[in-house]
Amino acid sequence: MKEVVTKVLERYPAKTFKSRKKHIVIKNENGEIPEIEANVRTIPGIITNRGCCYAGCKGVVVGPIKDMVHIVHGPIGCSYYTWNVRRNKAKAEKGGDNFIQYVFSTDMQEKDIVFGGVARLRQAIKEAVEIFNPKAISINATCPVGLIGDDINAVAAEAEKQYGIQVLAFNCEGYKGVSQSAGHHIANNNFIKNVIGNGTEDYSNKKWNINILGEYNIGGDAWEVERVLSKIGYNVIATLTGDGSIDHIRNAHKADLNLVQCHRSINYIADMLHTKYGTPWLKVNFIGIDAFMETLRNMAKFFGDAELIDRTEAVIAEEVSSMEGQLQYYYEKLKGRTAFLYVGGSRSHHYQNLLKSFGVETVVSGYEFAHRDDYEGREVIPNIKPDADSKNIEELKVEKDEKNYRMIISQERFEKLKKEMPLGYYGGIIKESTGNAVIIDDLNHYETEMFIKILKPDMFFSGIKDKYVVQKMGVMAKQLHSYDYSGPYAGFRGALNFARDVEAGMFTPAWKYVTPPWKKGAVLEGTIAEEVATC
Ligand code: CFM
Ligand code: HCA
Repeated sequence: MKEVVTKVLERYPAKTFKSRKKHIVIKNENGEIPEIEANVRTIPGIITNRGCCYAGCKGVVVGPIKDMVHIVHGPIGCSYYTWNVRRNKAKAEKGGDNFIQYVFSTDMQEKDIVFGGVARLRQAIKEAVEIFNPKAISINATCPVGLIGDDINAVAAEAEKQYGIQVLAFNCEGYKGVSQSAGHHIANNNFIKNVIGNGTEDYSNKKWNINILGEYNIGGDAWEVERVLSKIGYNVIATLTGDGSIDHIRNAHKADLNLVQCHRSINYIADMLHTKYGTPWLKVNFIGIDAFMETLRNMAKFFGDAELIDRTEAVIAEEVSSMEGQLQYYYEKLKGRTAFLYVGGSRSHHYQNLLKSFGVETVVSGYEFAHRDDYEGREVIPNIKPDADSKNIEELKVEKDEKNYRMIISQERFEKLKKEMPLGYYGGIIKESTGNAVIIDDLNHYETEMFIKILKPDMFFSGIKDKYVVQKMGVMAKQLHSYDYSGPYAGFRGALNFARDVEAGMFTPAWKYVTPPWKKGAVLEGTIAEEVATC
């Protein structure tokens, strides 16, 4: 693999070479975890797959809350970008709202950028209240808003008084930090400061109260997970934020345990809830049958209740026994193949386990905007230097909330359980990758093409921006962000859906009509400039 990485890097100009080489590491066979450079801005001019801070805040974390009106203050293109493409599904609850199918935009024009857009924002809020009468509104700033200095916080405060509903302002201008991950942080801070803790629901008559954090119900994933959890007997107070409701999120501090699926987008909330309300968090993985079973067993062990442990085993047996024949069928069809995974900040890791259960080995994987801990494990957090953009985003200091603080297990048991399960911990992608695999941060189009040409993986999982390029190279490509038009992929039934889609993709006759470039002749000689010149 070392030679492969050298071959990819050596065609870069010297300065780019120096930078990119720190973002590409090889898993060491002897178990040492290499240090990777992460969470820095993309080199200008490189074609990256990353999104912006606004995409991470509005598009990812805030947008899925179904019963709020989310107003995008900015030009229409930014609004359009986060309109339904992410496939975060939602259903209205009894008597509740669901605005997910809409996009609300102030549609800023050039004149607003010159003279200010505040009047337009006030008007948008007025219209939203008059037409939709929502429980709460969010205002999401895009780049021009920050550049011209529209005070969205003042408008929000004024609107709260005028209409008597909560109006949350997110200063998530696209350029605020390193891609989506900066936006997650901004969204997390606002929820902790202004939303979680305001609910007064009483769950004392319910057992096993949990929140699901970092699960966005893409293609219905959260529904499949919740189906199994409620069959076991858990009470899900809030899911952040897939199919989420503002009222449930306001009560999230009442849970006994927080489950963390996507750590990158929500670990700030998980940590702050632990400090403020005493709620421990458990790193879970709903993707893949083995991982989901382990998660369910860890949860039952955390509560330590014999009835819950028995019920968990009974549900696992019931769910899995009905699938065994089909799982074996897909294993026979897919075994021995190789995969290349490149997704945002957690899926490249989670999906490796699922692929492995069908005999597929991941040879290259990468993240768009993960931090070093997502690669190397949380133990490296004390050694991570603050990034150049961290001054743009508030580092909240939360304190114990004496009135609401409670921990359902003793500190002693908590310490004991930490040794037995990932309580408050995740180990990162590198530890779980197979030996000799390549791990890449902020992969770009040039590197994608080169690794595919050299390693010829059987399948490639990524997003819309590179899927078609890769398909034209004759390699099966699937969107792991939106699942194309499919899903759910989480939980027990999701694993089968995934296997069915991958098998259908592998065996489609379409591939015989495409000739990959490496079958046409030499493609790996010369410099990038020479290759571009021949295009
Ligand atoms: Fe978390 Fe996500 Fe992901 Fe993410 Fe995203 Fe997403 Fe993703 Mo697209 S929250 S980090 S910012 S799992 S939108 S649902 S698929 S890049 S790997
Ligand atoms: C985003 C959203 C995205 C984009 C996916 C893609 C998603 O980052 O703004 O590039 O195909 O999951 O929808 O990650």
